[in-house]
Amino acid sequence: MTTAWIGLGANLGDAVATVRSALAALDRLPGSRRVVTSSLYRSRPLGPADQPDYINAVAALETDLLASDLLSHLQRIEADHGRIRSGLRWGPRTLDLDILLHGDTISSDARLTLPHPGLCQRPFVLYPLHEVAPQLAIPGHGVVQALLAGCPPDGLDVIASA
Ligand code: A4P
Ligand code: MG
Repeated sequence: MTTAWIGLGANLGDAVATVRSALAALDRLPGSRRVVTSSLYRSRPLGPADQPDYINAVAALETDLLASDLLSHLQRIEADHGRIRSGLRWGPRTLDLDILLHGDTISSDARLTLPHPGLCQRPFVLYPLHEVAPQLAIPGHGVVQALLAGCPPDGLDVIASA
């Protein structure tokens, strides 16, 4: 069993409902159990500013799935929620599921980079992680609690429980 951390984001349609539906879909993954979930947060868009605010959350799974198989499942869940890849980098999306960490794996593979690039600079990832796992170590970067010092919250708000 490995602990995998998933970052959830949505900013089109009913983003709160989409994130909750995605959490329910994570519960149906084979060989996996959702063990921790943060609150839901509203965050300012990183990337093009002319898009709605995002709803973000993080969740931890205990899973038997290999990281590459988990990614395939996450991409299927994104597609099930109407995700269309526009090709616009950091553009709006109905649902984005990223693998933030898969155990202590470090990988620079383009299909699967671990830890997820940007994790340590993104308030909408670090603050939810800090809520549920302040002592979590990010391989190659240090502990979440310490990383927060270099990451202003940028207007991030808790809006609801998951
Ligand atoms: N990929 C590589 N590593 C990973 C990983 N650890 N987890 C590859 C998931 N995917 C990974 O992703 C592009 C490719 O990344 C995939 O084919 C996969 O093999 P994508 O989901 O198709 O495209 P994307 O998400 O638009 O690209 P990118 O660069 O991954 O964007 P991010 O980093 O996911 O950022 N602002 C706020 N406030 N909140 C957000 O959640 N999210 C984004 C997207 C931009 N701005 C945001 C937010
Ligand atoms: Mg992504």
